[in-house]
Amino acid sequence: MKAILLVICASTITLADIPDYKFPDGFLFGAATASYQVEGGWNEDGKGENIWDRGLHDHADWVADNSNGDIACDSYHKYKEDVQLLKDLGVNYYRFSISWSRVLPTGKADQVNQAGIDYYNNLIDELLANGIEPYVTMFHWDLPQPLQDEGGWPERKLADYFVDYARVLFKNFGDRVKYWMTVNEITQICEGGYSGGTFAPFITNPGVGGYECTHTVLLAHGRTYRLYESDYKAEQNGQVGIAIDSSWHEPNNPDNESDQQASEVDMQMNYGWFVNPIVYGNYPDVMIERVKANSLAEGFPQSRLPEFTADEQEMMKGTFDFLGLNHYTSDKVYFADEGAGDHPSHWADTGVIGVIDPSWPGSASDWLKEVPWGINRLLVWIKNHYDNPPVVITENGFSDYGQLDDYDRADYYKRYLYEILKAINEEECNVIGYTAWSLMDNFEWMAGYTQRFGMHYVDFDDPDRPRTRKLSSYVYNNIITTRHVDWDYYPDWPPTQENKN
Ligand code: GBH
Repeated sequence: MKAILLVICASTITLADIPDYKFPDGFLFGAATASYQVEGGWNEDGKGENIWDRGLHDHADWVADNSNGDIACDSYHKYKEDVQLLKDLGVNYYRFSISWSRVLPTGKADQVNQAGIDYYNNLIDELLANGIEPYVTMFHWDLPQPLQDEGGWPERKLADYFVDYARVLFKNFGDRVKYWMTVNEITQICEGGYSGGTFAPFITNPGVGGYECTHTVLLAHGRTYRLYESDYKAEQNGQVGIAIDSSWHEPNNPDNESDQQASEVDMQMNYGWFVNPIVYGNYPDVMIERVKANSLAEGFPQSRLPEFTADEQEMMKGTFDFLGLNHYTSDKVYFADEGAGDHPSHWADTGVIGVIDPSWPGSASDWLKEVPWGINRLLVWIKNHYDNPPVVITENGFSDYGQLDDYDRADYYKRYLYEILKAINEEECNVIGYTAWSLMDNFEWMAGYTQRFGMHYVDFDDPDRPRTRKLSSYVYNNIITTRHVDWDYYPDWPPTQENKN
């Protein structure tokens, strides 16, 4: 069954008779980056230290190529060039993130760094002057170190600090920024940072840290949404969302009822965990039940999952104007006989094992296999569970080793975008935008510069960090300008002077 599906998928792209769907009017295209991954200027002009600065200065050898984001793409100095790349790409918006410690060096709102405000004002103005909307993530993982020294996200007072920070952003930039995302990928912030210890601040506290962190981040998100609603929305008239990441969890055997349930549980425990509170006000029932049952069995007097009060549930409910979805890949899931993972842990609470189909084409990243139909099923799942909310794909992309003729990335974009077109046209999914990760090669966290996601090549050995267009940038531009997927379109390669754009 799966083999047949794959054959159909692989062959569809050469069939002339598959529907040639168009992106609807108003559908927006963008490209994304994040502050720590591109800016550099880590200690320039009054920027404070954040947890990635600290973590990687202390543990250089934890990153694949012993690198860090001290200079990265040097976008702190080269933002005007970045805007020209975006312009040539033809995107409607640029999704970038603001470095909290560049704006508030201590993390707290009593000391605002004017040079940091100036940098983002310049970037925003340069974008608007070139007809590109700023699409801003307030927090893409780079927590000010002084707030980590107070305990970091598991401490509830972090929500207060975040709301204060958000107010500074609305005040300074809200006249021109109309699209906000509070945070990027709560899973990575919290499970990576405070449970598994795989991301800064590298704290290992499985089954507890990730839940406490998530609770604070969700409250910070909800309160920021409410702040905008009460104090800024009437005047600034923008939108506030959030970027949540999710793989698609396909039942290992689609006909097996237990595997179907495993898929549902996995989706609820890894996506509903964040989205259910934002849409409906509370964690999913299945999550509340599973974490409580495990906690009691482990000897905890109560559930390790924190509770929202009735007032908090009321506050949280409906705190989104759009749901941002970061999606890259899929897996196949089934229930683990003996449970999964050590206790306590979020994985053991979920109780599901995920495997990768060996037939799925790979990338430069072990975790990233190309499974285009996965995004279609995920979008349908979201439509069915949350009453067809407006969804913006806030990240989607493919890694290789940096070649300029990146046909695999170009094909990945074509296939995923076509599955999104099908979700819109055949399933009536309310998808309103698409963001390619990434505008350019950048600091890929623990993989350093060894895995490249860019539509532009960046030479990290050259102090000037020159950018060069890759083939995929032309293909993405073709999709944006023609508003459909042209399976036959590839630019002449290498590019000639005329078609260089
Ligand atoms: C996104 O996360 C991030 O938002 C973005 O900053 C990043 O550059 C982009 O993806 C590409 O990775 O190495 O086996 O431990 C996507 C979710 C979660 C995928 C962490 C990679 C690490 C797997 N990511 N995961 S592993």
